[in-house]
Amino acid sequence: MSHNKLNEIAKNLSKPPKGILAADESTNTISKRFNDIKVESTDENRRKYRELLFKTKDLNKFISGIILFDETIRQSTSEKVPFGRFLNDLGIMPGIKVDTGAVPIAPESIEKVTEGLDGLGKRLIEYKELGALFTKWRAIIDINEESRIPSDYLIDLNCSNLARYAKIVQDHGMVPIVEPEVLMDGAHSIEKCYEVTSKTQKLLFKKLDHNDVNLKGILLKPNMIISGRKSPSQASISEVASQTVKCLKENVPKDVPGIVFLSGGQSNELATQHLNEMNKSNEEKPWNLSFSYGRALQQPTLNAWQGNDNKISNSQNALFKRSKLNSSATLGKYSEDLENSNYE
Ligand code: 5MM
Repeated sequence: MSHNKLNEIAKNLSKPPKGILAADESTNTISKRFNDIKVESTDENRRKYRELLFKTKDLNKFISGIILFDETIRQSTSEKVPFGRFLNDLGIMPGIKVDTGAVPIAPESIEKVTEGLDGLGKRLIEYKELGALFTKWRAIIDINEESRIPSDYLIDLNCSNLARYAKIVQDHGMVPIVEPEVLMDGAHSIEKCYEVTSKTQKLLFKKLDHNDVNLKGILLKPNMIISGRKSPSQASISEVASQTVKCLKENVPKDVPGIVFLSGGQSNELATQHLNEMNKSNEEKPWNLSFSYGRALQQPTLNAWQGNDNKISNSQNALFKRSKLNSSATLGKYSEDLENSNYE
């Protein structure tokens, strides 16, 4: 695929008023989510749940692409239409998570490197046949000041793998979403989050350059610059927005067409408010700023569904609502009043 085509796909995936739905939970993760709502994690229940998401009426007005897990891209609707084809027909681009998860960097280490480069080319050929147009690889970087992490070694390893992944994906004619996630689980300050995120992004773009990755044909999926969840001092919405844009301006070249944030465990409302605040400001930004949320889009849907066929329509309304509100946030047009409108 030509460089222009990759650029067009990356732009369209991140272009307001649309964003991405991350529905690529591995079996382990979706099983935890199902466990919380007392639903058994069988192949069929996972298929039914993903079908419910994808069949949400008018989802394509707000969602440009959906990231799938290996199992899901091989599954079909109840009418036997493969999910890849079903989404393409709706005008929603199917994507696929291609990393194989994170493993400790050494037997005793608490730091984890994301793997999945082995056999990646072969898997990409198959995913393309199943309809995927873009891919995702997530590296996780944990902050714990007492344990003196993250180490430079961990950041280096994860950025090297992200860059090599991006190159292989582009060589196979697909758009790589590059996701270096600095986790918000700790008790650290917003300043610490800025420091680690900025260091990671700086190194990442150096490695992408070394690997000859075409920046016009990628999307960056970063964390926002935010206080750790356990920090006693939580930064305001305007501070999160301004620090996030500052960090991106410092590190992300203008050639990158779009930035699609992860929600990372923020509440649904805050994830929307932070994105809105960034898009509301008149400050010039060279890239599209949109979303690629997993939990902040799906949590209300899961809660409304509870595995009950009679509640499918309610749960689809919940997905419709969060998708619409985040779509408004890509335009800087979200307001809290919209939370109380009727979405049935
Ligand atoms: C949907 O969750 C994704 C898959 O996670 P696992 O590999 O752990 O099963 C995850 O990568 C997701 O795409 C991003 O982290 C964004 O999700 P959030 O919930 O942070 O918006």
